[in-house]
Amino acid sequence: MSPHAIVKNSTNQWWKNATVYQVYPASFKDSNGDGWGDIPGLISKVDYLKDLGVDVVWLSPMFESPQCDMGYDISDYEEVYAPYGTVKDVEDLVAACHERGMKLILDLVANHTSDQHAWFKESRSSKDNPKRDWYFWRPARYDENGNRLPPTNYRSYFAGGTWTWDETTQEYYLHLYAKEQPDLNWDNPETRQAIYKSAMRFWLDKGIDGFRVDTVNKYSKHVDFPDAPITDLKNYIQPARHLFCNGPRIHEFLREMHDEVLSHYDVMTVGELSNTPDPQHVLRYVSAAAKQLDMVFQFDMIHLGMGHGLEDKYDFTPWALTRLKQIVKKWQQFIDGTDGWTTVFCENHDNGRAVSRYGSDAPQHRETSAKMLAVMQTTLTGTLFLYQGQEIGMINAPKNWPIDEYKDIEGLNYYKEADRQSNEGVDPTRRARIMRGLQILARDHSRLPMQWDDSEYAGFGTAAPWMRVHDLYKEINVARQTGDPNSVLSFYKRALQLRKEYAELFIHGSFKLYDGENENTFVFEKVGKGPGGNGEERALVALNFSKDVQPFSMVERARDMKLLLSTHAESVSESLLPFEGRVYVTERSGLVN
Ligand code: TEU
Repeated sequence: MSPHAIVKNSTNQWWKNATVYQVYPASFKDSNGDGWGDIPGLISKVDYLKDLGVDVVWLSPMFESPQCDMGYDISDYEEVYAPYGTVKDVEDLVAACHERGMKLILDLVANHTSDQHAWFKESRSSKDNPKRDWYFWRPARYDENGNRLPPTNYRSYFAGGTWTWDETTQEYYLHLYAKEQPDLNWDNPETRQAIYKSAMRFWLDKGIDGFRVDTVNKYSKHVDFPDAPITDLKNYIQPARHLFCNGPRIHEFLREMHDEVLSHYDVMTVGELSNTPDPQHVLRYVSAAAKQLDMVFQFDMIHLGMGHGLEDKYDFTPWALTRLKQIVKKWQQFIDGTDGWTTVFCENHDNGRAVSRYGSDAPQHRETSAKMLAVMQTTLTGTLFLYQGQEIGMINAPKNWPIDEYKDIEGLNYYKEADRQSNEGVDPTRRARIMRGLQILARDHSRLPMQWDDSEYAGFGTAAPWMRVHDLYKEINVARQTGDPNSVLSFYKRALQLRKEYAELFIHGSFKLYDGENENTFVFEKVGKGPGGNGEERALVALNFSKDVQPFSMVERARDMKLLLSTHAESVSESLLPFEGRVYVTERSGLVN
């Protein structure tokens, strides 16, 4: 244990009030002209983040990696991918954050490694290698005609099977994602200890302040590997998420990770929790008493528009605002009266931009809807996570970009599968449907280079970046918005300040939905403790999610309140302009008992 390590206790909860900002290293800032963002580039922007109101930087994987899945395939936990910099650069980044009173968290990707990790190379070398059991190796099955079949029929996340045949030892290994990402066997205690040492303590001892924990509910597998029920008649492989999420030993593993590693440091954890719709089950992960994770990302809102099931993810399905509101309500209220905690986010590196998905990226609406989404995000309860570029209202790549501009392994695999199915006549319209889905939902949209200014390559760097710069970078960029009081960036700054000022209300308050049936507006109330813990304070938040003027149903109640924040300088109180967002609060004077 590091000499600096301290014992965590329940009062160390700085992470609840924090605003976290996710940096995707490849796309943030290139300091050395190689087309890839890097850590020195990020360090040069820490002041920008401080000024925005960021408390914690979450840096997506910058570890050594062949980059099959943009660094989520790690070949050495203790090294930095050279185009991103060095271990020393990360140490400098920790110092740069700490000097400014900010913190840094890293990604913990421990469900799988890269197939180029030394552990896997050893594991695959022979059946009696001491690390053989660090991954999942299983013999083939055979059908009645003697054809070799994988051990199970599972469909992976990246449009293919979950087992790859290895010629050397004549067995299959498991991978829930790409074949270059073999799954680690958490059931083996030696593997767990190696992960704690190499992926966790190595960085914790350098002073990092926690982890975003990748695919956190997939560590425990049903190791008897039953087949998934057949629900997709077109394929041999079948959706099997229920078999690899929330497995039998998951809570035991997370408790051990907490007790043996995390509890010795003052750090935060936020787990990526997919496929867990039951709030009672989510609470088992995030209840303080359970000592597993501080909070998780729950993905119901992020999944809006995605087709049902793993094989249909990119088959876009229109959604209704009533559904979004029910989702927000459910995941705002599930911690009421408990010792659990929650998160607020609408973007990350795995999804399309929020403006393009939940607002409108049409020229006349994109700034307003970016601000309206800022109102929603900054007034909801939980730890707030922003994704790079969200603060300037970055939008999806233009719809006319061809598939060659898309780089993500998941999107490309879905496209190739759809192309095949269309060509073979299995599903003739699938290619067009998947392309449309990618235009809205692809993971690529959030990975376009950050738009800093209107110079060539948007000020990202001096050479052509690894992904094409957005066509609209001259209109949407940081330089243009800095100093403009009406910009999306200035609006975010203000909203983030108010979130802190009214922390009891916005970060900790309880949530009540008012207009559940309305398909155009989202009106909710937050109730929290008043100043000094006395009395009660209320906020009324009104959001118009439509392109039309809408009646404001709660106008009477709003009359007795103070307008705290609004997307529009001038508006009429009885109605909400297209994508207008307003926050009213009870006047503070007279509140105190
Ligand atoms: O994502 C986990 C995951 O399963 C999804 O949420 C992911 O967005 C995927 O698109 C599902 O279809 C994490 C990382 O965030 C992602 O970038 C990685 O590709 C993945 O793990 C594998 O490490």
